[in-house]
Amino acid sequence: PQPIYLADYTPPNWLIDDVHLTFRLAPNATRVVSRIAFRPNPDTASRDFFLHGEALTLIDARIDQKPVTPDLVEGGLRCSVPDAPFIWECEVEIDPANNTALEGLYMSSGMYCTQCEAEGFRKITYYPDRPDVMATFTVRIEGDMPVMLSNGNPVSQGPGFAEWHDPWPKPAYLFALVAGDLVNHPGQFTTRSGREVELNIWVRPGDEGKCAFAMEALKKSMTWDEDVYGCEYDLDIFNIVAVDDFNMGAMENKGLNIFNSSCVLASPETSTDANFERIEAIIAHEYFHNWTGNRITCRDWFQLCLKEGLTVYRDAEFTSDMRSAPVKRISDVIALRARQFREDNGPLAHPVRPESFVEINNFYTATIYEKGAEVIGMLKRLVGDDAYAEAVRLYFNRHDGQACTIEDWLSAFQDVTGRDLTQFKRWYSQAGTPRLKVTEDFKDGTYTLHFEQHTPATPGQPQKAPQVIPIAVGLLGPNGHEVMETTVLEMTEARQSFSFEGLTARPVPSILRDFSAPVILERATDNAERAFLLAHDTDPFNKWEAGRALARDGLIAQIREGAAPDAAYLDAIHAMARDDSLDPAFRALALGLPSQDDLAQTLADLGTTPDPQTIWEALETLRQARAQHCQDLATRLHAQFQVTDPYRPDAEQSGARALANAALGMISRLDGGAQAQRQYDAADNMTQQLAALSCLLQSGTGAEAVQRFYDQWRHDRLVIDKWFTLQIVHADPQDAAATAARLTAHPDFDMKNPNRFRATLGALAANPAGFHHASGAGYELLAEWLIRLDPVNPQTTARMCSAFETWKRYDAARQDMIAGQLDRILDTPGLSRDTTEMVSRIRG
Ligand code: BAL
Ligand code: ZN
Repeated sequence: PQPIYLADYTPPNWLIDDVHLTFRLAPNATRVVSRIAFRPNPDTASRDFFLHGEALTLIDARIDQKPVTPDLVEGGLRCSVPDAPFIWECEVEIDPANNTALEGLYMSSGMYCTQCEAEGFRKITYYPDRPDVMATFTVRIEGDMPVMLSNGNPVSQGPGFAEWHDPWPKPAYLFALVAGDLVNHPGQFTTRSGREVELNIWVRPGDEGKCAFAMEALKKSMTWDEDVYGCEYDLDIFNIVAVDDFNMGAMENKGLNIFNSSCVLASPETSTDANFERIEAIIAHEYFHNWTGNRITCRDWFQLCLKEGLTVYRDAEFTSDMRSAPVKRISDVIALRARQFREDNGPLAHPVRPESFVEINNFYTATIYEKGAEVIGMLKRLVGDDAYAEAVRLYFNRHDGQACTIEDWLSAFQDVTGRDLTQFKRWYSQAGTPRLKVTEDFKDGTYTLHFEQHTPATPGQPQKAPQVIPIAVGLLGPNGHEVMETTVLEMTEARQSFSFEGLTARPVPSILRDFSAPVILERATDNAERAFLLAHDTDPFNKWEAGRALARDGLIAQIREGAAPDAAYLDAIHAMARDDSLDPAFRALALGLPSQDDLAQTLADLGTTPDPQTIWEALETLRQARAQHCQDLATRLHAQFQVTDPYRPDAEQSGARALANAALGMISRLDGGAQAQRQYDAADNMTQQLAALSCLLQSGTGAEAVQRFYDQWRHDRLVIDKWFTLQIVHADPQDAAATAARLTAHPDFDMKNPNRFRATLGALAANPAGFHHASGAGYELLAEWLIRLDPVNPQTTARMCSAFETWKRYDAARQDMIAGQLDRILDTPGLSRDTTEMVSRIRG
């Protein structure tokens, strides 16, 4: 397959004002009748008429009511057309029941639903399926389903039909249709200008008791977007539908959001605190797309970060406001490093705005989403809160109803601030994580920080130019008091120094506060300074970072030099965990350790080939030593932070449970799982139950609880996903592949359900020592299942190939085994375009 290039963009030859669609639903033979008013684009000369179409059976086509016979060509059709506005009418037949790719119109547990982003609408009818063609839609659905929904406002409905009209012009990727036997959890919202909005969460019968939390999250999101961004909802109804079979988390279709049921259904008994927080964030994310994505959309798919980076940034702001800002920031940076830094450092590295792709579905990545959000955060930090608000307002006013580019976004900021953002734009075009090296000197009361930036080569980009890096810095005096509050330094050169005068003693610097830029900081320091910052830094992120760095360096010494667990770390972390002035959620985060994958990358950066087994053992040794060192404290914390009030998934209770369960992890290493067993037996919510089960599995005493858990929850598919995952992620390295293989033979394993597939094979990849076990069994099992899944669901297959993306950091034997599996996948006859692109890029 040929790549598509950003540089080749040309505007559409034909524009659309209005679309009428009629669906006659039938599982294997749905008829879709379209009536589309086309007019020539005055800005283009060509009148070539091409409509995208895939897996469609053309029944009939007419232009201005006269039958035509289009040329069916690869990926769509061509037809000769008048050089003037005309009406295109067409009827096609599609087969939703056999659409296992879950793209276009498909069936999930007896209901019809759609997923059209990025290019799924072309599997529904012939259409210019590109985001810069925007039209109003009127949709008639005919069928025998009790509930039949589409975008916009309801027009009419009766026995066997429903009609919807969406007055807001939109690209086809935001089209949605749902039909099924559904029940709703209703709600209501009055916008600030007085519009009454009917809210509904539609679910399968039996799930209606798990919608209240998402409904409240939706109302909070609607209020927040009015208060913070001035964005008001613009239809009379907002529908959310939960679907079990879904490739992504959720989708922001105009007025009809479709959610993976795992991202909307919640109850204390079946969902963890983390599930609740994620649901709140995803509800907000999809709702916020109504302005950043729907009212103002992307000109082409290279601009995906225009809507995704901005909307992730907005949902992070929302979560920070609803919960704890420092805890949200630290959690986001942990995830950024785990997923995006890993991507940026390997064969899949690409810019936030890519310049080419083969399959756009492969670019819904951590780089587009999470690094895209970091870029927005840097921009805001550089221009300030007021200018940011003014520029976003200008962007909304200027571009409402348009399909836009990153240039449009940045122009709004340039026009408001007068800043030249040419160099800042490199954040969109250069892949790779900048390394920021810091040295310092102190003389005559002046302290100077010398910075040097360097971004390593990435595929297709051997040379990088300096980027604009906002570096938030504070200075602490020797007594731990802050002598300089947070100041944002703006680095633009490859090398740059910043001086601070009038100091009476050499300060301790706190650099990159709040993680002010997505870079890797390199600075020679020592344990004493880290312990000092962990104790005294007023910036919560850098306080956490100091503890993390202490842990990491100690672990690296254990791995490389066979050192014992670092006493400085143990003392510092004990002091931190004991400090009741600190937020319990922060303490729980600070008790986390660097992941196996983080350590593998750190070792590779230091020139040591990582051995996954040794890394796993070092972490086990440190955890054991820490449990002993903190024995009394762990017992105290576990008791002190038991929640006795009725369950609430808010920040306060979640933080208490997180700290108590971190303590339980330590206790279980010393008591053989006795306390965890008591917690398991008494648990009345999933957070407590799952934490206890994890501890039992880690202490090797979980067999009975695993069986009881299954017996208790076998009727609940989302809980059973957790059951699959937990057994695999906690399996000993030598057992992980066999455990995953055994579970793929379980009657509840269903490869067609993406959640279940990820819960099983994704869990194997999330157990690095198991996945990378020297036997190669993990590689072989994953490759085998990716080959099986590819013809069923290419999108999910391709995304899961990224388990192999770090392969070049390992030893020759592992590299040989992985290369063999990658070649085996690539040699599979009929391999999808999605998977071919991913594996080819990884193979290099
Ligand atoms: N647009 C795809 C799903 C999401 O990012 O909201
Ligand atoms: Zn999104």
